[in-house]
Amino acid sequence: MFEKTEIKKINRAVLAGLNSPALTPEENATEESLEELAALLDTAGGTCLGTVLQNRSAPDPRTFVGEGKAAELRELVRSLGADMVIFDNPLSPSQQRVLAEELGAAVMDRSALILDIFAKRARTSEGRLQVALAQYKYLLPRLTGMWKHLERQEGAIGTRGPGETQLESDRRHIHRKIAKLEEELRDVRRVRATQRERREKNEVPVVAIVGYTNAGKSTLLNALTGAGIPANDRLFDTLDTTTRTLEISDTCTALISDTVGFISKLPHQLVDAFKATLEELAFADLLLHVIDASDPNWREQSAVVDRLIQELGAGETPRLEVFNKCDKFVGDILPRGEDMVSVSAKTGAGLDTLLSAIEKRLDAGTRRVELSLPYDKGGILDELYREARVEQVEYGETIAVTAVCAPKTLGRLGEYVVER
Ligand SMILES: Nc1nc2c(ncn2[C@@H]2O[C@H](COP(=O)(O)OP(=O)(O)OP(=O)(O)O)[C@@H](O)[C@H]2O)c(=O)[nH]1
Ligand SMILES: [Mg+2]
Repeated sequence: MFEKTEIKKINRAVLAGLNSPALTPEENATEESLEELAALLDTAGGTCLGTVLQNRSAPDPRTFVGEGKAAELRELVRSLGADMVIFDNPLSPSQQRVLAEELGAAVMDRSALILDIFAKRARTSEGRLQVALAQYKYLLPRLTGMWKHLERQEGAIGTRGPGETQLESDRRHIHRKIAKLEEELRDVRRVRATQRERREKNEVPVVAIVGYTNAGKSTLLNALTGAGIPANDRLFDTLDTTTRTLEISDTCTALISDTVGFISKLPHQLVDAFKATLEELAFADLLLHVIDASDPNWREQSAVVDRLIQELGAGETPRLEVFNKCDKFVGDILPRGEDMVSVSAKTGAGLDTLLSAIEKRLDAGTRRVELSLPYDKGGILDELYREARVEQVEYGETIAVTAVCAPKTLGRLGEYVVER
């Protein structure tokens, strides 16, 4: 039986890419995206033996790269002793199959590599469920090729290939697994929805940190809250959401969460599968889009993040662009604007400005007020405890309360506010 864990071990690889005007920017390969692919390979624990980038007017329908390039790659694989070729561009299952034949090595694409990294990194049960679902969905249309590959490897005299029956039974097996995982993830979503409702009742605003992988999201959360979550110079260090309380000022507290980073050509199976986690973005009151300003490609990276934010239904959520790593930023002047802040999560520069920008957006209208409640309206005090920050309560002729209230609460309880 074919298990997802049997995805080829990533080891000595040659990287390949096709740059063509016929491909969309998301599908296209460039020098930069190949560099990023090498970083992904490193994260996955593999070694890059060489890189080949072909410029061509359009992909070859059969071999994706040109015939000549395929022959060149085959020779490179042989002379370097590589055991796989990883394409930066997304390959169709049939292209992947043909290329494996032509190159005489295992062939995978960037999506499969990212899936492999996620599978290695996922720690929580939710993360694991999501990755497993994405892997099975990726695997399903590729089963035929996998078996062909195994048949060839194990095709010594006397051993029999697994054949069509085996393939069919594997397909059914994987369909069942997918259905089961989807069911389990529905439960996860239900739990998250309940947590969200509770949070909304408490009126605690939620801030979500988003951004390209390695932009410094976790470092920023640590700097703001002392969360102490791991932050490392490698891609996809964080896969699981961490939420902490952020004390912005004495009148403003929020929940802030760090989550999985984005990358160009993120496999759509993964985006689908991580919906349960990423859904939180759509419910946040404010997004902090962390951008690594020291990366020469920050514009492209930030565009990828913007697109994914849209796709996840959070396009309308208020957003602050946080240009991070300004301590090592050299080059053009950064754009400036109402919704932009420059910081260094590492040195702490600019964090005060960031906090006041967050406060301004979260709490336009939140005020500290005194309320005078008649004794027969004591129930309101309970409401205030739930919805506002109650600072002082004195029982005299009436109940005198000092509390920090959001506009919504003030609107409802306005008649009890003592004007000073
Ligand atoms: N010089 C400098 N380095 C920083 C800054 N912020 C983060 N880094 C470094 O950038 C690397 C990535 O930081 P992380 O906080 O792990 O980035 P992330 O966005 O959480 O990355 P993933 O979880 O992998 O998506 C680490 O080596 C950090 O030390 C900064 O302001 N200045
Ligand atoms: Mg992180």
